[in-house]
Amino acid sequence: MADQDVDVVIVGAGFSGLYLLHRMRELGVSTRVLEAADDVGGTWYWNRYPGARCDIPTTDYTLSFDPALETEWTWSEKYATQPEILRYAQFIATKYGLYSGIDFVTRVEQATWDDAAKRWQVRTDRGETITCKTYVMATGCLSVPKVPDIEGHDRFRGEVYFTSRWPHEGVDFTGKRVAVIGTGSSAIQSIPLIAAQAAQLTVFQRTPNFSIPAYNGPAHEERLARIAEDAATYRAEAKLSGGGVPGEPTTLSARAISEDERRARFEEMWAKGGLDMLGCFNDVLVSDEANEILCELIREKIRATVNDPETAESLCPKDHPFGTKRPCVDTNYYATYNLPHVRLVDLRKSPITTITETGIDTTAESLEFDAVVFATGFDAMTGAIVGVDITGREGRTLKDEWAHGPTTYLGVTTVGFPNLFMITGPGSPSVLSNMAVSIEQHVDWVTGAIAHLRDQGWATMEPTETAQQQWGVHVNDCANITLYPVANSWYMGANVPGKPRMFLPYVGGVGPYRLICDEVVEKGWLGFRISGPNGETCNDGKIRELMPDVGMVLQMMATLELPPIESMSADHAREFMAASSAMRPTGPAVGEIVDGTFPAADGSPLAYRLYRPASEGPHPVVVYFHGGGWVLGDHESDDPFCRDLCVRSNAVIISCNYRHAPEARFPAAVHDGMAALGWVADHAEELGGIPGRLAVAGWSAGANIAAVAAQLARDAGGPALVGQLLLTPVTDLGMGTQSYVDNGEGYVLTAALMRWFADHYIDEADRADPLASPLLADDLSGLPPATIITCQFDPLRDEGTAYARALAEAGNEVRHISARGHTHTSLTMVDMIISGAPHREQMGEALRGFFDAMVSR
Ligand code: N01
Repeated sequence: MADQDVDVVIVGAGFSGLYLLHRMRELGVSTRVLEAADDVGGTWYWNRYPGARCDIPTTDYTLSFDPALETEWTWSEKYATQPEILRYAQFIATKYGLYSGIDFVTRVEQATWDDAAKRWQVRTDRGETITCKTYVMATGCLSVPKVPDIEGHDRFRGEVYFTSRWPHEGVDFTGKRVAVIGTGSSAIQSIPLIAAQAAQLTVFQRTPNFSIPAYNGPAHEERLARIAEDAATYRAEAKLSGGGVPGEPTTLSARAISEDERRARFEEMWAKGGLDMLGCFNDVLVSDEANEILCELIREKIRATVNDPETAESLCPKDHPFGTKRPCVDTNYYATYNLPHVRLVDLRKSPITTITETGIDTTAESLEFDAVVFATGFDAMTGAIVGVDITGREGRTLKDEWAHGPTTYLGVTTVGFPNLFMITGPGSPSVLSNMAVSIEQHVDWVTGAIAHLRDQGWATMEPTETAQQQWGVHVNDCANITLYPVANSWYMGANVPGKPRMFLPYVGGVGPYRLICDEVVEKGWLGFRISGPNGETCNDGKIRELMPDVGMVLQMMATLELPPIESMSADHAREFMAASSAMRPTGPAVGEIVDGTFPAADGSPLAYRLYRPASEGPHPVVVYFHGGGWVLGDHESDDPFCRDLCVRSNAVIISCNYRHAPEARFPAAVHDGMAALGWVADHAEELGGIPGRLAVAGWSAGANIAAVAAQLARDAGGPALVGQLLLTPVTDLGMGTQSYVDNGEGYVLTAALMRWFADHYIDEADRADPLASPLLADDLSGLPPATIITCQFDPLRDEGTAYARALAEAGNEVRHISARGHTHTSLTMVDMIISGAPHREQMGEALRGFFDAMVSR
């Protein structure tokens, strides 16, 4: 029997719980907030260690739901201290009368879904049971301290402190010998202040961290002025930004600019201080090379600050890219090691063997202390959620469901747990963002969901497996185009022994994430099963199936409002394509590039461009045909892709031109394709190739020419080909497949553009000719081994798939690679679409495989 029944129970009275309570009251639903502490503030209640501060400028670490807050509260510093932020939480709670809705010193122990009653039963450590329709975990991302995984951690008999559970009355270290274990944000903020008091301070460091100076001081004047002038616009900008703080991302690539320019940019950012360093260059978080450039510039600063070279070297992070573990923001951290009573123990050189009653033993020495401070971090993002014994539908426990890592839809809900919401849960931007902005967004969204259920008379809401599964895929796709997954960070769950290793937050950005959440609502709560006494509704589906970088490029192109190619003349379209190509990244360096000519089928000269690997030749040879719908492009137009293919395959790539339509219509191009094959085969040796080791490749219309040429070569008895690599080939000009319907618009190659290409190239009556539609050839047997790549969002997807199937059925060796989340053009966008790189590696591997197989035959 419940002690109380309410509409909503919220666990936690940090900023999330406070703002949610406010919104619930506005909605007029009965709500109780249950909080373990004896006051509001959440993380800012518990983390009272010396030096605890915000490291997002506090002007931005601010709730924005009420314009009155902009004037009624003023921050005293750029990065406010913990006491000031706690006062801010108390100010919010007081201003909106929230204290009366919170039960303090009340810990939730258990929450169980009662499917018959359609209610949660929530049990507290006070022995009370509350039933509610909606149960919200507003428990924060970094609220459960990790139990130190150090032998003897509970043996020390002197003073023991955890940064995350600091005594309210403070600690006086005067005259004491103090040990600090850990060098994360909490340690790096507290070490200079502990050093200022202690007689001796020894820091035990397992992994050095990057720290950027805070240059704390008065709040940023320019930001204050912008907020004073137009707070609404400023806050709106934050909501659509990448990290929840307004600002234009840089366009400077560390790899593309000169050494002097890099240094100048770095010095400018160092002088600014703080986490803006993450945006020093636009490729810091996606390119090893760019990241290492920045790492070395930061290491130079560490070496220049710390007097003792050995200590300086120990403090230089070398085991993870900058930003992949949360960078720290400090005041005098590195300089503290120059004080005579401060010492760094590098645990990589001499690990801790045990903590004793009186101190700490390492493999090198025994040290005695009066106090030990554990700054050893948190069971982040999931610890607080699975810390409550939560049981959903059919007796499923959240702990079991998440045994292999958390699964959520949007980081806010999870399958099997109706009406359970998580504020800034795993799979949402959360810890990679300004938490104030992310908290408000989640609270507003959850409020919308609760209002929807109430207003429409629904009882429950729960995500579908399909939606949740795809969200997990998308979260991983986003992480995988960055360097984040390479680090052993708490973002990956790697700091807690036994915790499943997966990237926990959503790295796609605060703005894009907000738009996704809004779109889910606009699409009728896409991916949610909503039910009530009168039935059920479910618009099941997936959100964001495009690879994130592909989506970004498409979005960028959409904002340019470019005219459709099919609205242009062929000449105009060619100029337009050439101008676009001039702006793309150049692709990797190859050993050598040689331009030349060969005779077309009609004897006229056609250009080729040869890409030679840097390794010693001779090499196998690939004749390559460019894309462009038989109308656009030339031997140079796929330059970055050809370079990439050359490097990955270690083969000579010869991009051979062919005559284009409408000037030379079908079948000129395919005859030129055959002419190119014959000429290269005859001249292999002088081109630096190995005679007889010849493959053909192409993209789109070029892949159509390659496929046809392979058939013609078979019929002509030569040249012998060891393989064919067909990237998104045209194989059937019937243009009637389902993929034309699914992907006919919006993915660069549209159905209308394909029709424009076809109309320029070939008469309707000829389109079923196997020289135009190789899929329709009567005999598909006896062809060279094929690797065919199709893309999910390509009108040509189905005909590529059909060709792979038909070749296999005809007894040929075929590998079909289906590129999830990609478009017709995205795999060729070298150094622009990072998610295409693994597929390009597969293409390189396929070419190598053709040649290796030939050698072993
Ligand atoms: O925790 P951490 P934190 N033996 O996990 C070490 C936020 N925050 O409390 O890296 C020896 O970063 C561990 O070493 P290693 C912020 O998001 C914000 O400092 O695992 N050492 C590491 O050095 C931050 O990222 C602010 O090898 C051991 C340290 O302990 C997050 O909270 C301020 C060990 C733990 O660092 C967590 O920061 C503070 C062992 N067995 C925190 N186990 C703001 O400014 C762990 N360590 C807003």
